[in-house]
Amino acid sequence: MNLTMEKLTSTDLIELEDKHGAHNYHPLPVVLARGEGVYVWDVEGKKYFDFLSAYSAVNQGHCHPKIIGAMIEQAQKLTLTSRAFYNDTLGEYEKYVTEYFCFDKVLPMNTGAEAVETAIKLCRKWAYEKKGVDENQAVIVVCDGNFHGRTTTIVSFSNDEGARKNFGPFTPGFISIPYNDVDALEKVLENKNVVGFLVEPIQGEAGVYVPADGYLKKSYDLCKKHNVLFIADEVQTGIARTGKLLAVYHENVQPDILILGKAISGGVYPVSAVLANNDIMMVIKPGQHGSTFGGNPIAAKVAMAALEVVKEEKLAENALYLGAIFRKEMQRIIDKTDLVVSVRGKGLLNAIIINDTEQSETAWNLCVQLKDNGLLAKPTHGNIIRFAPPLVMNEDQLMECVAIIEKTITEFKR
Ligand code: IF1
Repeated sequence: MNLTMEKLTSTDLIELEDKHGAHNYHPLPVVLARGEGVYVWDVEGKKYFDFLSAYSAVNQGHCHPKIIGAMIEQAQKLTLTSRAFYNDTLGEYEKYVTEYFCFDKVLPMNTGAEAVETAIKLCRKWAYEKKGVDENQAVIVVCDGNFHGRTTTIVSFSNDEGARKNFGPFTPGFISIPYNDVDALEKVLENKNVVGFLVEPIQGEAGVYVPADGYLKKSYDLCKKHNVLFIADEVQTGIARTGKLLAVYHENVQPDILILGKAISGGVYPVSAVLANNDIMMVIKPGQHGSTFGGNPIAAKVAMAALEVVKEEKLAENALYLGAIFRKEMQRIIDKTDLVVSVRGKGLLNAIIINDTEQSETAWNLCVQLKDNGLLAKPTHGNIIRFAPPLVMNEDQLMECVAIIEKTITEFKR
């Protein structure tokens, strides 16, 4: 294969990845070459609705001109200084993002997992220096079914076999309790060494598992009562995805520590952030934490543009509005098929549950059929299909997608 001369087909490109890339993914067999708004095109020019949005990173739509413009403009001026020196964009971004989410301070990082790690370190340091927990005794409570990233510490408190198995030894200091279980939280908080509760407002990877109304508020109140930090991982649920700017806003909760990633850059650049107020954030002193790329000038400009788009284009409102229509339409389809059991979600973070086992190929095959019919989605846990289109979608486009899903389900043969 001559890489410089020939136009490679999807088959060639899949083969290339297979041969030269680590096999840590099992992608749907589609090779994308271009994206714009709610659409992506494969290398053969076939157009698709993107119903994954890079796991909710591309909430603002593919290649949003305002975000791309900000990136190009900054890339031509200054890309990276490290934090050894000041630069002329970081302060502006820090002011913008802290006012946007109503916190005193931000600590900029790059990926979601790094931001989660940062939150864990921050919480522990606060526990020893402010709460007065004995050294090395701090415990952070997490939830069964969690997904917070892939570092050795984060997989230490995962209970997903695939994410954990043979990556030990694991980091101690975490206790996992059932999700959506206020009583379990209340009980574990009797342990005086508990210093933080790390939680996803909706469990994404677990299969878009929406907790009962009031769960987040009750959990937050319990944390307050015990002087424990409520740490919200909004990497996937944040930035308008669930119909509010943050999913915790559905219950009027302001977390002690907020973790953001993915869509804070509109999926344009790896940008993540940890936000907290001074009493917490100021326990970290110079030299105690950081990152070469965290808060770099391109990241700063890209994130500001991406967050402006969310407000200017009323993406939270749109997600709330379209999400309700989408679930109603899915329910209508579910009522006339035995292939799908139920639909759940909030805003435009939704999933349908396929009437088959986790081991079955049904959801995968349905996603392949959806792809052939022009819509891209991916199964999670074998029998759940996540539906999360870019939030710049309009109602006509959504109804077109509903028609594709309906047709695919109706014509599907097991
Ligand atoms: C992959 C899942 C989604 C996240 C929450 C932190 C992170 C994630 C709540 C880490 C990342 C990603 C990672 C991505 C697939 C995707 C995913 F299926 F794995 F669980 F979205 F549902 N907190 N989620 O959802 O952020 O370090 O990746 O930037 O391929 O692993 P990251």
